[in-house]
Amino acid sequence: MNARRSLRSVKLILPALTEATSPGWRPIKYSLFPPLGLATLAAYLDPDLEISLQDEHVEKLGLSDQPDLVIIQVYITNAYRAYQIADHYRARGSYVLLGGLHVTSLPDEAAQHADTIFIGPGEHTFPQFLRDLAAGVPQRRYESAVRTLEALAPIRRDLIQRHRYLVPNSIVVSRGCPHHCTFCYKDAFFAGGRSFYTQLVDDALAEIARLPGRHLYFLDDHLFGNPRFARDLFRGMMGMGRIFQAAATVDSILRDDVVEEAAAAGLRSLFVGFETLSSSGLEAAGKRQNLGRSYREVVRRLDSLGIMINGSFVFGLDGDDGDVFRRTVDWAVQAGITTATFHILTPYPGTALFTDMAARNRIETQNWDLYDTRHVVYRPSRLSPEELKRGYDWSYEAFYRWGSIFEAASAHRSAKHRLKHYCYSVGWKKFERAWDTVIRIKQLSQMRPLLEAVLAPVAAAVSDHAPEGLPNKDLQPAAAGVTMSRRG
Ligand code: B12
Ligand code: SF4
Repeated sequence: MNARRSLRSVKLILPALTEATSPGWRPIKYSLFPPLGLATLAAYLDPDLEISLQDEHVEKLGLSDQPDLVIIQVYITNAYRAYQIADHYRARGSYVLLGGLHVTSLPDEAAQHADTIFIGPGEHTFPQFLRDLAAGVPQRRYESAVRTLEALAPIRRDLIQRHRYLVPNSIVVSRGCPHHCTFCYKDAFFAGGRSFYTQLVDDALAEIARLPGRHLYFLDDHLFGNPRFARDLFRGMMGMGRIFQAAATVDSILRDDVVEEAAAAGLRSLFVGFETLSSSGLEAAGKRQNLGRSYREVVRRLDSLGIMINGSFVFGLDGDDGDVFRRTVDWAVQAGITTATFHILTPYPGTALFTDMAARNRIETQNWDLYDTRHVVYRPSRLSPEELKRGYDWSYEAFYRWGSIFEAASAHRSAKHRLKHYCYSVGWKKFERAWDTVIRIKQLSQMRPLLEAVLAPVAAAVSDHAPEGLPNKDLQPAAAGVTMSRRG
């Protein structure tokens, strides 16, 4: 596109990872959340333009058009596909923008496929680009320096095809996280400015009020990261009749009574980064906020509030040996964690972990398709790559075995809780074909009331008597949870 030509049509694309065409593809996992980042950027476009937003995870991309401007979001695992689409549109004469996490980590790689690339969050650089484009002087590269969520334009949710997603009401009211785990994307993505900031509470509440239905999923890395913001947000949400899911750290659950405020406002399930049961593993991962914290107490606290737990665990940290898989799964089952997300340690480029491993020649492949936390891409210290992969596969299989689901569900004190745990876990992992059918016949929206029903409060949780024969009497394990994972 001639840079001086005025814009008429814009296309925003979230490419799908390569897995989308593989036999192991789980459509339901990728039909959860809409492309919120792109809808956020679309808010800066002139509403009179012809704008389309396509998400390849849930629809086949039409590639025969020729939009003036193409905006593509790049994660690590969709990078190659993103580059293919970018090359295609550039060959057709469109002006192509690439941005997102992977572009930020490897700008030089991405720049070969784009007219302009964006480093870091887009809330300030994208409007700047649009002004430059209108003036006929678009730059090759923009780097985010201003970091604020104040006075954001309302997200273009009207561009999202709500019926294609189980959770169309995803929302983020902050960016980043106050912590610095060495394997996490966030220090690389937010380099060169603030790495944790929130919306104004009133703006966040206004955004929530705009969302139809009851159920919300906060995709914030750490919703309790700023206790004052979190408390004000939850107080503001009281009486809104919402039920919601979110993520927070171990220490923030034990820190104060923010979690009680969250429960009162409608929090029903929480993604918690336990990551490892080993202190040296936590130390190595820079996950100091978990050190010396009682995981048992976290579970007990959330259980008493009827909040379900999606526990996140990482395998392959330097101290991990062949026994780590069984230890972790046994703990999670006995604790009554409803859903577990296991990851093989993955050094994303740009992270401290990647730098360290590269310096020690431990990176075995730079095929980004494999950086999906399901493949071993580095040399582990006390396990062979095959042992690590086998142990990871075994962990999923063992955790979601009928017997384990039953045992984990039985760990709850309340009968209602036990039943919910059982149904959710089974519903997510044992009915793959049913989900596929629901997606195929475009009836995902019909499942939402079911989701809301399973997220209903477990009012009896605190008053119920503990059943005889708890697997571990010291544990009063976590409440059940819908197994949707926000991390993979
Ligand atoms: C929701 C989510 C998903 C959802 C859906 C994604 C979606 N529809 O957008 C699902 C469940 C499908 C998913 C799957 C996976 N995910 Co995911 N996911 C997330 C999560 C929790 C939130 C994303 C989000 O909406 N953020 C909020 C919006 C506002 O921010 P944003 O999307 O980043 O967009 C902003 C900027 O990036 C930028 N931007 C983005 N694109 C562009 C383009 C241009 C031109 C410009 C100007 C700016 C720009 O501007 C936007 C506004 O600031 C993030 C964690 C996180 N905090 O980001 C992980 C995360 C992105 N996922 C990750 C991973 C690894 C995966 C999986 C590989 C996991 C797995 N094992 O399967 C898969 C693969 C997905 C794929 N397509 O390749 C990693 C990515 C690491 C990396 N370096 O790329 C993250 C960071 C999680 C983590 N902490 O490790 N994920
Ligand atoms: S607590 Fe979570 S989001 Fe924050 S730096 Fe660590 S892994 Fe990343």
